[in-house]
Amino acid sequence: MAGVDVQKPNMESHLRTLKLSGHVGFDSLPDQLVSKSIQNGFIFNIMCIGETGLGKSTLMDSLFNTNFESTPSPHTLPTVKLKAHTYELQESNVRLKLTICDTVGYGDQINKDDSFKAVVDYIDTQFESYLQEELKIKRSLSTYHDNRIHICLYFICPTGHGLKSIDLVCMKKLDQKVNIIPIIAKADTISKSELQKFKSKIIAELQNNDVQIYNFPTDDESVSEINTNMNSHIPFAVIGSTDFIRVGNKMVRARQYPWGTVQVENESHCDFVKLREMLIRTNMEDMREKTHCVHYELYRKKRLEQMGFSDVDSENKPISFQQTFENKRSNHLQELQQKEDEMRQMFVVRVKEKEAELKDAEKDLHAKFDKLKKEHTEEKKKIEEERKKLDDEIIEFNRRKVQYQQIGSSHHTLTLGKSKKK
Ligand SMILES: Nc1nc2c(ncn2[C@@H]2O[C@H](COP(=O)(O)OP(=O)(O)OP(=O)(O)O)[C@@H](O)[C@H]2O)c(=O)[nH]1
Ligand SMILES: [Mg+2]
Repeated sequence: MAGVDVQKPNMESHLRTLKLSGHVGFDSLPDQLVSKSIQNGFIFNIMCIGETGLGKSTLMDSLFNTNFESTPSPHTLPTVKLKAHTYELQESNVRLKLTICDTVGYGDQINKDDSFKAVVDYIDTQFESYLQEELKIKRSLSTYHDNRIHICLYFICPTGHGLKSIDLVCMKKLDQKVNIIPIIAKADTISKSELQKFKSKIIAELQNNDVQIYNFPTDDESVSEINTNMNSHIPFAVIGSTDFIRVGNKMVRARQYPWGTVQVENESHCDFVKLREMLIRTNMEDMREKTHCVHYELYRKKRLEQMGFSDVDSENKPISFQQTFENKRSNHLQELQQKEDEMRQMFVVRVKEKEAELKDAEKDLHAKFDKLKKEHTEEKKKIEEERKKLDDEIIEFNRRKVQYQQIGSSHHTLTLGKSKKK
């Protein structure tokens, strides 16, 4: 920004309140926002965590008053798997793209130490894809299918004996990544007096282990009263059903037993209505907002810091993205240069070492050659001497041969002469 003097105006002190002399029209902004949102449709993503057969799918069918046609999960999987299905729902003129993500095989393994890992990975993967989309030069966030989980319904087994360690570990691992609402599943299996004790026990265990669960917001006046009241009913004890019975002239969801009937939407039977009210009718937008502004923000902050970005430099002075990038680039180039220098030095040292090695080898070779030459000369000399000796011996032999021949022939003549005389 060389040459440009950017002065930040003190907005507060320059702010003047003016009166309009007539209707301008920007009071329609909220309506414009509503109409735009309706046009775009909404996205809501729910994650259901709970052991197999705890009634997750039945509760989803009951909550959205439809049949998602889910199939029961196998109980024999070696690891936990996450399965997400997306549905298009419409109520009046509002379209909702709903994704339900199920934990398949959760709690089925003998060793449950790693059960939370698949869930954490799934949530992080959705954050990461959103971050990557955000970091693109050509972004398409308006059409991007946001898969970040807005709410995690944690299904607690209706044991009446508090939380299992898998519940505490998993919720603790997730509480900074997602909004968690713990719910007591199949609440029709617990008696009224046991339920209160069970709820208090669960809350005490969550507090003792410092597990942060989602609290319905109380800062908005219009909902603060109902939300405060509802916060005191957590964990909601819920019942789900796909069966209907006739009550008066209405068909209602219910579960029928030999000893009686439990109605899903009857507030004196269970907290299903409270959950639906809080989850869908009052706080859906707050969950979407908290996911984006709190949980995703935390993930984004950590990831950008991991990538080496920061809002302040080492002296705590504000630093821009571009400056950080340029600093990183120059550091990187320096490191590269340093590496190159080191490699060059190493290369020279290696060449010198190799040269010395070669020289030593050459010296050895010369020494070997000299030794062989000497040996060869000595050998040659020896052979020469032996040849000379042999030549001398041949000469001597020949001399002696001649001598003997001469002696032989004179003796023969002598002998012959004598016999002639006879
Ligand atoms: N008592 C009781 N039974 C329930 C309730 N909700 C569901 N069930 C029954 O529990 C069984 C399993 O229900 P699902 O909804 O398939 O459970 P799920 O958790 O989706 O099971 P998986 O997807 O296989 O893990 C079915 O027989 C349901 O009828 C409930 O609130 N109370
Ligand atoms: Mg299911």
